[in-house]
Amino acid sequence: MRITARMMASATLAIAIGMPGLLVACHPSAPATLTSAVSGANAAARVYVPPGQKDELYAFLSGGFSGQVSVYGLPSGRLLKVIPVFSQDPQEGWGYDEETKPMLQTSFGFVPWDDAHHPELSQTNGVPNGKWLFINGNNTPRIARIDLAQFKTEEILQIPNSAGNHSSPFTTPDGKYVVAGTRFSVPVPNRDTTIASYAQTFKGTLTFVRADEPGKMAIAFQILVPGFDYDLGHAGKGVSDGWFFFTTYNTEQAHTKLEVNASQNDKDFIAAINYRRAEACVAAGKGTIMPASYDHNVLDEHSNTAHVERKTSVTVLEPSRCDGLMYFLPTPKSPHGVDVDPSGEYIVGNGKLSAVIAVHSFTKMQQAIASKSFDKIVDGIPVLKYESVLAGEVKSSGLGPLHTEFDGKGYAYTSFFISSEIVKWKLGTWEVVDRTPTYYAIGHLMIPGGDSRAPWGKYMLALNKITKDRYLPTGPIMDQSAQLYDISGPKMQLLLDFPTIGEPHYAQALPASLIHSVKFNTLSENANPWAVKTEAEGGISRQGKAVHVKMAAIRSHFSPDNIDGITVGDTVYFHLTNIEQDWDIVHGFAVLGNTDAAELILAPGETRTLKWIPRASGIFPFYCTDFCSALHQEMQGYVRVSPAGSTVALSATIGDRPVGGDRMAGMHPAATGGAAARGHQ
Ligand code: RUQ
Ligand code: CUA
Repeated sequence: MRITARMMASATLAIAIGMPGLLVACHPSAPATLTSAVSGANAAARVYVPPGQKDELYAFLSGGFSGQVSVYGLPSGRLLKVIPVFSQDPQEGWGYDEETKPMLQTSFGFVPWDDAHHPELSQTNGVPNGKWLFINGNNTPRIARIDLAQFKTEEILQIPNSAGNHSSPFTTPDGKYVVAGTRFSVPVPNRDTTIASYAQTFKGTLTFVRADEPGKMAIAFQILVPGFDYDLGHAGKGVSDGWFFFTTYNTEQAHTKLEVNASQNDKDFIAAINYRRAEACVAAGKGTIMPASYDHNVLDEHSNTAHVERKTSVTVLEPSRCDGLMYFLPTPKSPHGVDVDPSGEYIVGNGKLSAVIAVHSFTKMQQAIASKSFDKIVDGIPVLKYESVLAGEVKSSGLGPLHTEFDGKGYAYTSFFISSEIVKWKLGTWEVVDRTPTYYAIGHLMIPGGDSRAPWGKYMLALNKITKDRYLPTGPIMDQSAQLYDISGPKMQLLLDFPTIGEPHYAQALPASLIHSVKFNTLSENANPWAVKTEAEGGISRQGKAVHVKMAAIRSHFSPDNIDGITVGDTVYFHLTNIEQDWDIVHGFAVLGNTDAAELILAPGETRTLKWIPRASGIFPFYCTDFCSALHQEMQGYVRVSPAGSTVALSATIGDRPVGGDRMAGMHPAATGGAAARGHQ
């Protein structure tokens, strides 16, 4: 059975690395009988959370090309929520309503999608603290901060001089920085040049972003590095606190057919950065201020409205101007993940084309630096001798190591994509103590706290790239698959499979008890200029072709619910406020034939704005999209749209009762000069 899984995974990689001959080993329909050795009843009992009871842990899985984060309960594997981050999300109207659209603004314009890879919990003293979750946007370089009191994306910072923000957003143990290393090197600053000039012109950047104050993420400095691909990163901790490690591949500096041309060197590098040294050099004025154009978007918690600030410069530091800033550790072969054990002594390089896992010693690295045990100097950066930094090699016979996590009890767990398995090995002796198949082609794996100073270490999640035969078939595009293992004993035991949303690259998890409160909006704190605090404050006003409707939503009606006087050619802004006082009564809002937005979803106390450009005259119903009450189906209204040039007076009513009236003149500082009328026409 195992061999079949391995063959399938190998065939997949064969496609990836261009060995079509291997494809014959793969039959498209795999046997449906692959099972692990775990007894079903026993496993079921260990993941069963009885109805009405809660899970022990929150797990945050990246949505990969969905652009979002999904929140699961563990051990049940129940999906609790999808948090919209980088992609417009119709379920919450995220990126569709006027308040949240600016969150997806970049210097390239509005970018309503990204490829979100690596969730990272904020840490205090090297341990997740349950405050925030960071995640990278890979395609259009960005870092988002999600507030875990509300499970809401509150801040997105764009990263300039970067392309493919993959080695991101890993945190320092003190939470001061999260990093952003560029996967693709590009000309810095980016400009028109020949691609063939790659080796001379293209550069990488490793960006350190201040991330310890909400709403104030800011680039502290960027380190300008040789034109390689920078893949993943992790901070040092304990003994190696103050250092950061990034993997590189394509040290060949190829710019075409990388699958071959970037797989030539026997060893690539792990870049070791002394970021305290970088701070000192920047403070000593050794950085250069470079013009750059990038956006910082913050969602204000009181107005629930996002604002974009365009930034125009960045501090760039060159290693040649800052002694002792950076060293290269030779690491076989095109390393993907770089993972630092809980003590901080061991730096694990997962060489995806390598037969061994190379583990470097931080202590030996320090000695090698002191004794100048250098192999060569690349672009002014010393390359340390492999033997002088190596702690040991794990000879697991697995194929395609990608990522390693730790259980805090002296063991490491490495995922192997090609051989589709997890190998458990002992730190210090490097011996393999257990291995288990995964279904199929595992990428990342995650132990709660498994990249921190103090892993919780009871469960492990495999995040698999290929679903194959694990679930009822749903055509060639299937959701990816996660698998939960019990790692509390000497042997890993498979407990549960569950499908994921998008491709989960990395994940993070922590005990539910560490996420303290869920913060709620209150109407009294709502500072949105279009908010209404009572039904009577609703109304309508015109500013040229723009019509603003202020509307309250409360069980089970809208106030106003009849709108007259809109004409074709107008742009209508529905400013909805949910004026419920109960914390969990949500209303929605949608209007027939809206080509400009999705629905709105409104938490209590919140104001959101839907833009609508009616294209034809007629009667257009609107309704509440969230089943909020027994009379939810009655929560509806009408907009009358008249032909362009019509003289139907503007009015907003509920029943025969005008809403707003005299108050409309003072609706909003910007909304002056609007003609407001009462009553039906
Ligand atoms: S990375 S599979 Cu997923 Cu962004 Cu290692
Ligand atoms: Cu409000 Cu349904």
